[in-house]
Amino acid sequence: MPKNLDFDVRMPTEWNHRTVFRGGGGFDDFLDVGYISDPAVSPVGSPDLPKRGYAMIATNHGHDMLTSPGASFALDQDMLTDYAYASVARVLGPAKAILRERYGDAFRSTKMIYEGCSGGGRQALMQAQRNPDLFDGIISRAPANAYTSQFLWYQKIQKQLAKPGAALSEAKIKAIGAAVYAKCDSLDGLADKIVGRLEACGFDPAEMACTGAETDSCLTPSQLESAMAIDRPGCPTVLEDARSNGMLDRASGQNAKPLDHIRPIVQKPACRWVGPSGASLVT
Ligand SMILES: [Ca+2]
Repeated sequence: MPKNLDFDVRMPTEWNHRTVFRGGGGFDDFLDVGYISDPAVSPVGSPDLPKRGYAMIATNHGHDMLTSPGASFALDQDMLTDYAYASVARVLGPAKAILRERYGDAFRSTKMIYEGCSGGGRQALMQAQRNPDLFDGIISRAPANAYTSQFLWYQKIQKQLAKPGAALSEAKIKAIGAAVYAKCDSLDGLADKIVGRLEACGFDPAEMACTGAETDSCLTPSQLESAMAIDRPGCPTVLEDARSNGMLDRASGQNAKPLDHIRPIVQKPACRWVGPSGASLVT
């Protein structure tokens, strides 16, 4: 295996005969299956898997944040290849050998599941595309698999939020979330904080324009522009990323937690980036 590629295997005493390969996220530069299994700090997957008897596998996907900070790993072809697609299959063989040693014949009947969110969701799609025979089930949550449009959009939002008066406070974001829930949560037949019918939602941030004095529950013209940039027709929302990157309120420094109130921001189907000439950059 490449020298920077590392992996971790957790083997509960009371094993339920199932094994979950838990995907990473972002630039995948750390190895801590405990962290990504704890819903209190990483609410992105099935909760409490080790406590429920699942064996767990995780990998740093080929590089470490201390020796390859930021995106510097991408300058190394081997590390880039591992990050892009190769690391999961590379570590799965040795990880299986360890599990086989621990559980003996019982391991032959294990169900092998891959689960990941965001960057891990991208990896999950990669497994479905490249390694479908390695897993009995693949769960891809909120896959970050359209990097070009995604990162172009981040830049657009950053530029908008940096304008004077354009930042969205935590209170305003909560108000937007509440408005979306109020309008769209029940459209799927159940008021459960899950907007199940995105296509029917039709939420327009303009509905929240301040008509008098500014309050926490309305948006000024600059803030409305920000909400529109984030919820622009055609692209998946990155509000969550904007919060976690600390971009939303430069004045107060308010940051992401909890994330629940921004999850209902709707995702719309088509995405079109237009360059200065008017030509579409990404479709
Ligand atoms: Ca609902």
